[in-house]
Amino acid sequence: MNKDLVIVKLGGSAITYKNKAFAPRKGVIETLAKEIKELLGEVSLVIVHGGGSFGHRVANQYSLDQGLRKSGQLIGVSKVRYRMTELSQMITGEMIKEGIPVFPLHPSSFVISSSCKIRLFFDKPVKAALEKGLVPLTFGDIILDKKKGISILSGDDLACRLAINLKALRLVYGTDVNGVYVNTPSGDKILAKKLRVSELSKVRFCSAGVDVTGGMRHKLKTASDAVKAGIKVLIGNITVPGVLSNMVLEKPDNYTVLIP
Ligand code: IP8
Repeated sequence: MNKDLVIVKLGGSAITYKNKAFAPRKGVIETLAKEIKELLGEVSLVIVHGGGSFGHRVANQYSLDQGLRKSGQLIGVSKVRYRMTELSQMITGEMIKEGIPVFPLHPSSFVISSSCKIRLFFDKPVKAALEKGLVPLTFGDIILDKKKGISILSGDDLACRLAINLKALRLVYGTDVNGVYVNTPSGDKILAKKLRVSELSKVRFCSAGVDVTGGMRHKLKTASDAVKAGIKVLIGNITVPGVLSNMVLEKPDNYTVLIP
């Protein structure tokens, strides 16, 4: 019997120190690799990771979120690709250490956008890798854009699109916060265990560091598309050991579930 498919996004704020240049949170990555190894006994996984202090810092330095406007930005495109590949290599290495048959795939080679919206999405390698028992690992990336020259593809958008195309059971967004906080009528801030996508206007957002793809606000907007497609979306703090596993298997813990 085929195992259920879960798409997991390892947020850049969880796997890197967002305010420190090119600094991976090695301990967190190691623990996540161990959890992922265990989880593969129960579910199939596609892993997507964010840019954190690798991709966002360089993209911001060269204003790449605005598209290609001057030739001086071209070297920045190469540097973003280099840094994202570097981060992905590091994560790949940790997964191999755990014996995970990881299969890295670079979105710059299988996604093209137009005005920052995904236009061409060649997901066949992801599907073929999964069928063979490999664990696709991909990430937010800089990609070619028909109108703007280049665009930044966020790992959130990529994970959502994969969840919809591959008909995943769940989409898990791992961050460095416990989930989505909302204000109560008395003004207190509480963790929403369940949040209707129709209630998103009440949400309080918190983010640290440079994020050219929009942080929590963007995540929730993107996640709504997956929820509308019938996919359960969970958001929680994967820097806390065990939370990733509990979200993937939908076991009780501190996290937010998005519902229609
Ligand atoms: O951290 C953006 O991915 P995200 C990746 O998932 C780059 O938004 C290249 C900045």
